[in-house]
Amino acid sequence: MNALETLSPALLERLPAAVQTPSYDRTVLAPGMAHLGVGAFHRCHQAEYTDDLLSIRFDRWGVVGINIRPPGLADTLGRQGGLYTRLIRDNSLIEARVIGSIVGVVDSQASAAPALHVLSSPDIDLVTLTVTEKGYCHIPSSGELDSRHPDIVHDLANPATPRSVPGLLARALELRRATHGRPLTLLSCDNIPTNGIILANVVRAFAERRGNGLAEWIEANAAFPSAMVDRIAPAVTQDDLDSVEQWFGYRDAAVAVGEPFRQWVIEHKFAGRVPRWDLVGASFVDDVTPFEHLKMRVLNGAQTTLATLGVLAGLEHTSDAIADPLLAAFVRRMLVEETLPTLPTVPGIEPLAYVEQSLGRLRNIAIRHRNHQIATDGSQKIVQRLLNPIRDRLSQGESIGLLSVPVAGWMAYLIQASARFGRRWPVSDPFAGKVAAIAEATGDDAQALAAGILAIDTIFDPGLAANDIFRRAVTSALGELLSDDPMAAVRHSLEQADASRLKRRAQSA
Ligand code: CS2
Repeated sequence: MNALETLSPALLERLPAAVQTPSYDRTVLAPGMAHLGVGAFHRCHQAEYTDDLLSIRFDRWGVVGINIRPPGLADTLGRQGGLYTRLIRDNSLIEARVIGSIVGVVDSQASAAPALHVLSSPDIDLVTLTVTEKGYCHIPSSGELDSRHPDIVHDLANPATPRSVPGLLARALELRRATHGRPLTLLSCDNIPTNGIILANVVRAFAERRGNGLAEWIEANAAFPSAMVDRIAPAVTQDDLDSVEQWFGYRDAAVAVGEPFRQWVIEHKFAGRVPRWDLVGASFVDDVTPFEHLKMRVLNGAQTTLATLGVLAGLEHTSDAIADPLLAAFVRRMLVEETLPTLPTVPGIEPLAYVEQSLGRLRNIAIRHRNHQIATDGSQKIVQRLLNPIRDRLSQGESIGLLSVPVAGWMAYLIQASARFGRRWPVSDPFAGKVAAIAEATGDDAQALAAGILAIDTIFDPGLAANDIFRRAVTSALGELLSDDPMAAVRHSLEQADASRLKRRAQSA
């Protein structure tokens, strides 16, 4: 092999033995599904499951990867014939494999036409999506389509040239109805609760506005299963690309890096052909809800907590944050004492063992997951990760002192990015501007800041925002998080949790 050749189908036979390659004949692999939002997560998760499936039961399940937002795919995956190296990293262990399931890529950033061409094709039986929480254009606190979202306003006025995911999918379904009428499964793989229902809601709400019977056709011919997806796969860095060159001697511009753990629980509800991912480790179930609550509240809740508090403590990655004894103790107690009691029984999973396993995953130092990456779009994540368990706790009359700290952490993270607070770090969150405006208008009074932010009813449902216990807990944590000793908020919440535990014990004695 020439030094520094780029990965391509022709190079497959000449890769070092340490790199696994597809065991099936890619030259006869035809497209059967599309994926919207090809990023590190898709390459480490659904595309890998599909690669596994193709190797044991070869069928027409090649994936066409579509991006309607940056980055472009043509210059990376496209140049490599869809091939890429998937590295699994666990502290010092490395496993490399070239994934072959992606058979084509489509860049549809400038116009929806290329994406519509694929999505409306009769060859495509299923579409998986990872378009991030905000891609659904829904209102996080209610799950309904945000009809004031600028892209939705645009798409309703220009349905043939959509910019949003709901507008694009509604148009694709309209084209399918008008041409071949074949059914379609639309499988959300984003971390939003009841993701299938949310996707169905936004597409249906959009289609209803279109009138013309489209909503009814969708009802009869499309399926929107919910799914719980899991694997930690951070944004890929130049270091990752350089590592593949150094270790294996070829270039790959589309490397993906993930942890060993992976899980995929899919609601058994398909329209048309079904890829048998259940043969390769995924589970098909009737109800995904217990699995998704467990995952979002425990693993994702821990990540968001470590991310925002980690940034406030000056720590770079999840693994740095969890190496801090105070944060590690805090996150474990938050999960065990406050989060776990909100969770239903999950078939086959022991809750405490799941917490320990999750914390163990977060300690993996080879996974360089930046706290700022996880804190991105926090407004779209805190409802399912923190606010829903808080609401459940309050309705049971139970304490929420620990879970409130990361909620205040999210606020402090955005407040400190505002000009008034010295723009401590760049942030990316659809509500960053709103929080900055509140900070500009309010200054550093924690009570007024918390009150202003809690009034954002698309994030905080009004019943929760009006709850006195919650307001007090968030306000007091926020004051400390914004001080020179932000970790005082973490220490004090633990002390208070101890004190109320002692009080409860004394009362029951
Ligand atoms: C992370 C998730 O960035 C984030 O919001 O919490 O991407 C997380 O790593 C995955 O959900 C793990 O399955």
